[in-house]
Amino acid sequence: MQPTKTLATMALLALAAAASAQGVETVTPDRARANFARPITLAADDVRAFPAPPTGFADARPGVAAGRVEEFSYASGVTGTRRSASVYLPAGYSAEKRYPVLYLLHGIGGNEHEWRGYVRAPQVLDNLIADGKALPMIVVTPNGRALPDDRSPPADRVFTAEHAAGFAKFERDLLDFLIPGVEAKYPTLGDRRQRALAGLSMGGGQALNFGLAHLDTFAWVGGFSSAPNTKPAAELLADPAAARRQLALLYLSCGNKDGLINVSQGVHRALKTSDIPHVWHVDEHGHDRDSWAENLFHFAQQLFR
Ligand code: FER
Repeated sequence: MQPTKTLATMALLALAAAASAQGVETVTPDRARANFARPITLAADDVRAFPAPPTGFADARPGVAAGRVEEFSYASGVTGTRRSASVYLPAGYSAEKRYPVLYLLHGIGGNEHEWRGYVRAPQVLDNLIADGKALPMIVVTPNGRALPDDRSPPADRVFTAEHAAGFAKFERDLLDFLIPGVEAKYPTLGDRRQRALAGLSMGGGQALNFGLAHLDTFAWVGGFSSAPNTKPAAELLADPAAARRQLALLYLSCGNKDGLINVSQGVHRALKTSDIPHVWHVDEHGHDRDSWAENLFHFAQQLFR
């Protein structure tokens, strides 16, 4: 074997060992494809918690004041680079006011623009805030791939172990660099009850893994169509009493046509067994933006009350 190959093989084995030590499965392209194609078995309680949103809920509505989206840049000691996040400031934003913050995480192929471009999160939030159904909030959509090169990789490199590892490394980037940076620049309320963490797919797994491990930082946690990077329930819920005491909201959702639904079903069933209050919302979508836009609509209305 060439030395470089040996090193690369050793690095992969080390990653695989680290992943299985955490109980999180090692991702390979074949495994990921198989995961998306898993047979779906629905239980009696795998149903909607909320009715479908009204038509046009994710479209710009005439007469509704739009928030503004700007770029936020911060130095990360995790990647050793400057990193970018996208920040939504609600209509009527003023530095004289103080706001709660929702950190919203993207999927495995996405970046800090996915929630805005693909899901149309700003329109969902503008409409809810204008209708008085959600409180004005700052929404930060970071790049959750904490690697020196954090661009979305080409399709054939999306499901590699190295790439997936960047999503796990984002935990310290978020807690030690992004949140302090956001709180230094924007007028945030800066308390765990005023901080939420949610995400879609790979970002849903991150939100559950990081949120439930840091209840002193986040009181509101949401996983939408969470991916197999989600830790096993026994690890996620290591301290059920703390979860019961500290969570203001734990929100889980998935589409009933999504081959990854068994991940969320597993978390939901463990939460039920451990008697941890949570929302379990199963809609009729697949692994797609319709589910994520709808779940942002339902989730945002409950935050910071
Ligand atoms: C996997 C299948 C899907 C996986 C991650 C995903 C970590 C993520 C999908 C997405 O973010 O859309 O096996 O393993």
